[in-house]
Amino acid sequence: MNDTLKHFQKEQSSVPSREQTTVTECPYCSVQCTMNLYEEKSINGSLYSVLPNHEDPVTEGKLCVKGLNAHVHAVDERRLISPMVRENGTLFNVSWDHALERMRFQIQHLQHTYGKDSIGVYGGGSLTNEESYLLGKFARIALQTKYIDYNGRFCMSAAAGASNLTFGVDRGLTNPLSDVPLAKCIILAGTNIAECQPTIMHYFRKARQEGCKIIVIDPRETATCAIADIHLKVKPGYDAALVNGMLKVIVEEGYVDQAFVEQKTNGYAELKEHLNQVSLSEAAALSGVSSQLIMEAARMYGQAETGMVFTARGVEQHASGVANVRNFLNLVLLTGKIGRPGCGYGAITGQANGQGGREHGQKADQLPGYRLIENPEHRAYIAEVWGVPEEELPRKGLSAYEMMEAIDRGEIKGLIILSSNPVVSNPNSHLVERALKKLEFLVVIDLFHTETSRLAHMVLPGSAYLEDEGTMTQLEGRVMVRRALKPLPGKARLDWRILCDIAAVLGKGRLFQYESAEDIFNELRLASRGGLADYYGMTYSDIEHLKGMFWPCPEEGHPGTPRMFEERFAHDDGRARLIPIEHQNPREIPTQKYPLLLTTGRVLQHYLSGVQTRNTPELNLKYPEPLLEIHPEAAAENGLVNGSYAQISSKRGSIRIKVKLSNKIRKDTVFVPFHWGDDQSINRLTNPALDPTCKMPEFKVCAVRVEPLKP
Ligand SMILES: Nc1nc2c(c(=O)[nH]1)N[C@H]1C(S)=C(S)[C@@H](COP(=O)(O)OP(=O)(O)OC[C@H]3O[C@@H](n4cnc5c(=O)[nH]c(N)nc54)[C@H](O)[C@@H]3O)O[C@H]1N2
Ligand SMILES: Nc1nc2c(c(=O)[nH]1)N[C@H]1C(S)=C(S)[C@@H](COP(=O)(O)OP(=O)(O)OC[C@H]3O[C@@H](n4cnc5c(=O)[nH]c(N)nc54)[C@H](O)[C@@H]3O)O[C@H]1N2
Ligand code: SF4
Ligand SMILES: [Mo]
Repeated sequence: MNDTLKHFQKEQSSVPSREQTTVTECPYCSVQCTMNLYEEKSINGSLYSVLPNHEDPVTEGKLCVKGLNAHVHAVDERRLISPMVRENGTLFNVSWDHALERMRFQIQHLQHTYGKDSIGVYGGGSLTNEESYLLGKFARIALQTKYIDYNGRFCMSAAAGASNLTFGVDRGLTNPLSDVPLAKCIILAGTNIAECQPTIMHYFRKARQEGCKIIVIDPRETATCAIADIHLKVKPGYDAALVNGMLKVIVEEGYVDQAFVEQKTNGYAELKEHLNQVSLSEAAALSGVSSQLIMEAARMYGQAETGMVFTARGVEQHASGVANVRNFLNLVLLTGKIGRPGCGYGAITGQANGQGGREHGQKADQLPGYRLIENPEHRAYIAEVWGVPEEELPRKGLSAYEMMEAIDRGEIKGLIILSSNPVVSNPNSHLVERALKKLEFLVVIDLFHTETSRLAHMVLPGSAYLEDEGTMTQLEGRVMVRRALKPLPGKARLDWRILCDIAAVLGKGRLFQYESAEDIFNELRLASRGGLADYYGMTYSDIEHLKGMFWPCPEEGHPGTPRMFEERFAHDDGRARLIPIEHQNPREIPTQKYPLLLTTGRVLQHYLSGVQTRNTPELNLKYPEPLLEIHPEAAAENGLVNGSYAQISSKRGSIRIKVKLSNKIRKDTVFVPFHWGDDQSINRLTNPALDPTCKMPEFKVCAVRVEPLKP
């Protein structure tokens, strides 16, 4: 290239044309911040940047560091751009026709040999509502298998189980976020909003300015504690004991809203009887929080005129997760703090579509609109919408981790994974890796190669958020339309299109005829009609016009339901259920060999199994490897110094990890984030004990040992 031309190119790229595209939504957490994507075109290619959207209905035009860099992975050159099939151990690029023909052959071969249920489907909470819905339909009527579940099992299931039992329906937040500043006392239990949903922090700051008191319950002093009036540094796994102490104070000191309890709840007598047996000093001893602080917190919440309780995975990811959440709901109900402005409960949902992903049928026991696959009326209704005989719909299958165990036992022979990386995100991941290796046919549909796709027989290039149109339901229960901004890279296909293509080669194409995501949405509306999560009244144009609509929305023209339970709860009698909760110890408690408690979770810069954020240099450089957070005294007792490497082990496995001293964590507890794979994956250690009702694993507590790394 001659010098003049080089100079010209430089000039061109330094004077970019900056065209604003339309608005998109962040692909990461449940806030679903909207943003403007800009493309700077030059002859050297395109450069992208984003700016917050000041018209956003929720965030006051803010984005966190993940959102600001979200586009980076989506336009990365390492994206999967061709279908691939493994031959003699190596993945080769093939055409879609070839891949789909292989798919047909393998599925038919397995189902012919071992039966329909020999294939499983595993979905994710990043999928749009349309795709989550379609995945459930695909499993039930294209594959006719009972085995389908998804990663939300690890995320929302305990809160969902508790809300269903207590209120009769489950929507993450019962109130819009605009209610938060109206609350006079807020409890944040096992939720680290400052790092996990940073752009909603302004609601809580505003509440504080208005005189609200904030109680944070977490074994660590997290960034969220910056807004706390009281921090209850609970021992991991002991929330229910702590809340029993608070409930006792509330009853004994007379903060019960008698009229509300009488008119709107059942079960008070039993709860009161149970609380008579609870001793405050025992609650303190179990939870590691002083009686004094428990009393102060109970008074603060009990005396407040209005108040809200929020929980997230810290309380929920336990083998007693449903019970833990139900005890927090006891607090809400006893004090009558729900169903009016500034009063409600919220399970802060996690993934981009953590809410919608759990409503429309990718759960083992579920049909669209929160219908149940074992309910004869629900089956008949959905069979009619889908145009198949009711008897052909399979029955309920197994939860996510139980599917892995069934694979390990040889009961499932093929698995199609759409938008999840289970080798990193399942508990006890040694078992998961071993199980997936036993499969005769593993298909992974993803954006990148992952720890899971390494084991796959077929890898298909799916669609990222910039390419894929559809609706997402964010943490408030607000449904939003996300428009596609970019064409797909290479031979990548839309996720929903891939499902339709597979259905077509299996001879079920006529049941999967859609031209657009909106077509699928219109079918979903009908399928959800009359269900608890009723989307029937929403249309793309209304949703866009109104900047999102809250379900339930049963008829066209209906405004949606921002605040739930203003009149009645969703049980047939309209009443909510109080219930006595006996404290249960975590399934593993410290022993001489494993004397510390391990809890796991997130850091600001990374997202879940880390595939997207580890592939984003701007984020990865800021937090390049997992760190073991440990109290200086515990570190000294175990011979560890800051910055050194330690070995951390549980009964199930061990990894090598860098030490970070922190006096913000309890002395009996260590914390490790789970965003990394292979020998940096803390899920090699975590306990797969499952909650009996919702099958949530005990990610948040197991017994471990730490020691200096042997050279
Ligand atoms: N930066 C970032 N943001 C995210 C995600 C991400 O990966 N990275 N993921 C998204 C998803 S899918 C989800 S589900 C949410 C999760 O959001 P959160 O649930 O807020 O996140 P975690 O870090 O898993 O856990 C929250 C807190 O629980 C505490 N904790 C641990 N054990 C206990 C316990 O026994 N009791 C109590 N009370 N607290 C305990 C931990 O110390 C931690 O601070 O975040 C979403 N947002
Ligand atoms: N120890 C421990 N383990 C945990 C947790 C914990 O707190 N502690 N939390 C649990 C929770 S709450 C969750 S939600 C799970 C999540 O765990 P995973 O399901 O493994 O989560 P992701 O990392 O989101 O996996 C998404 C995969 O799909 C790809 N992907 C993203 N978007 C799309 C898309 O639109 N289309 C397609 N085709 N692919 C896409 C990404 O590249 C990535 O490989 O982890 C759970 N595991
Ligand atoms: S808060 Fe959540 S949705 Fe908003 S920019 Fe950050 S990761 Fe994305
Ligand atoms: Mo999650």
